[in-house]
This record gives sequence, structure tokens and C-alpha cells, in this order.
Amino acid sequence: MKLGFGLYKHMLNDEHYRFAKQCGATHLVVHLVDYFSHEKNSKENANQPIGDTDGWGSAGQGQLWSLEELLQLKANINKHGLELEAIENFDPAMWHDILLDGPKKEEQIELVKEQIRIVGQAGIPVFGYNFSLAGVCSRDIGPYARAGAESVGMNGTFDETPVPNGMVWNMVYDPNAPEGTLPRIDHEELWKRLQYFLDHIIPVAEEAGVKMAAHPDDPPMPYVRNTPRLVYQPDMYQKLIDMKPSPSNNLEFCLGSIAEMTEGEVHEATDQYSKQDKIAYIHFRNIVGKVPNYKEVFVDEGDIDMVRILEILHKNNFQGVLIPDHTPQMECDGAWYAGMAYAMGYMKAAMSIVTKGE
Ligand SMILES: [Mn+2]
Repeated sequence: MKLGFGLYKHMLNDEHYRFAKQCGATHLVVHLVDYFSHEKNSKENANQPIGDTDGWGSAGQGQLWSLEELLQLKANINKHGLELEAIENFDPAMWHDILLDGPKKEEQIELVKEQIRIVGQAGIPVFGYNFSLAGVCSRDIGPYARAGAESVGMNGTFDETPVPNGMVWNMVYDPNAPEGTLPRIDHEELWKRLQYFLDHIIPVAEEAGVKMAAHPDDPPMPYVRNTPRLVYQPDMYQKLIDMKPSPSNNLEFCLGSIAEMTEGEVHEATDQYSKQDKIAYIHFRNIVGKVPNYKEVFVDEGDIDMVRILEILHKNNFQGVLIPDHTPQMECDGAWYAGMAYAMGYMKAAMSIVTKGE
């Protein structure tokens, strides 16, 4: 297993590549979508929700990330002695009608196919995605981690405000959409939309040598904002894998989200999916509680036995990358950086003990 680091779009620069390397990372997972319209928000807040009504800002224009662009990105990363392991998340502008079963669905599936071919040509092995209409939402921020460190969680309530037209996955793709909200659909309809996506994309990903990696729902509630969620119990991951068996159909395995689920057990789930070699990469974070009452905490103080997770992964010969996902913010000028560095130090030490330096 390998120690990686996740960087948001506005962090894709030499300073942050050095930071990742200084934290001990060998691999990077990058976001190419500019969430939070970053000029409005400090980079320290990049992993925090800014309010469900504002969303995470505007989606892009739906253009492909070009081969030149990706090769340049990769070269810049390689210069620092790091490997580019994965791109995390589609731009909602590129696939909103695939999620919504809208009129541009067929046009957009061709666009996504082309994107995956380009990712393969660039030699980027993994593409993470989150098949979700409402995206990450319904959480609040508070002094939830040790000694009052600020983090996110849920307090027994959840957001029932329907998603407005023109928005999906927390981002506005059409600011001129007619008034109104997304129609309510059931879980079966959402799985049908996923089936369409997998049927078209997985064969292309196979050919391109790219592993598609599905993130579970964050938070894993059956419904949020009047939209159904796809993977909100650990077994639903098995359904996703079984509906399109392929070496390219994999998981972006988020330990925190899985531990927040009301059914199943996160250590068992880790064993179940790593045994099948279905985990492309891991979001390594800890939590306390279950939806709709949970808190994100420091990596060493939650419900998950992180060392045991590493032992299970090692036993099952997991070869992929682990990244910290999000962490509580630490009380200092570099709140986000300190939180991340703390998680990375913990991960590096625990990994080296479990693998005995292999
Ligand atoms: Mn995650």
C-alpha cells in the first residue's frame, strides 16, 4: 500500500506538491473541479461545506480536460518525485444529465467516454466519482474533534430542502434553469441511471486501462434533499460491483462514510472488498457515531481501529493508495495543513509498522 495525498484544484502548484512530499506522500489524488469558487473562500476551508443553499459554486463549462493539460499536470507532479494516481470527481457540467436522466444524457455519455480515454492516454490509472444528485450536504461544522478542533458532522437532523433546478451534486450547472426543484425519484430509478453509466463507461475504461472508483454517499442517508442516495449501506457497494463485473469497476473506499452507515461493520467491509481486489484507493479518515448523529474526528480517536484496517488491507495484499480525505482543523495559522500533516504522520507510522517496512 502507498501513502497518497489529495489536493484540490487551487492547490495544484509547486508549493502544495512540496507539502505533500514533505508529509511523506508518494502519490497524489487531484481534484480538477473548482469547488467553492475558491476566490470566495480561503484555502484552509476547502474541505468544508459553505451552506447547502449556496452549494459549492458554479460548475465548469463542460469542456474536456485535454491530454496536453493532463500531461502537463503529471509532469509538474513528477518533477517533485510524486506520481499522479487519480483524478477525483467529474465536473457536474460534464455529466449532469447522466445523473438526472436529462435530454443531454447521450451527448454527455460520449463526452465522459472521451474523457476517460484521455485519462488513460495520460497514464493516470484511476478516476474517482460520486454518483449522487445532492452530493455532500446536510452536515454542520462544530468543535467536534479532540480539544474542540473544528470538524463536520450531523446532529440528528438532515436537510430536506429539495435541490433546485439547474443544480446537481451541489453545483450550479445552469443558472438560468426554470424555477422549481428536482422531481422526487426512487432508489430503483437511481440504480437504473447508474447501470446506464456503467454499461457505457466501464468497457471504455477497460480499454483505456483506467479504474473507475465509486465513492459512497456522504453522508450515507437513504434520502437527502428529497433525492435518493445510491451507496448508503456497505452491501450496496457489492451491488454496484456485481452489476458490471470488470477490473475497471472499483471503489473509492471512504472509511469514514462506511463507518457512518447504520448497517454492516467497517472492518468487515474492508475485508470483504479488499479481498475481491475491488478497492482502487482509500479515503482514510475516522469518525464517531452513525448517521444522522456522527462527527468527523482525528484519525486516532474515532470508532474505526485504523491500525486494524491497515492489517486487513495488508493481509489482502492491497496495492493501492491511501489519502487522508478530510481532517479536523487544528488551532494554528495553518489549520488545514496542520490537520493534514498530523494525519499523514500517523498514517506513515502505522503503515510502516503494519508492513514492517516492506
Ligand atoms: Mn470520502
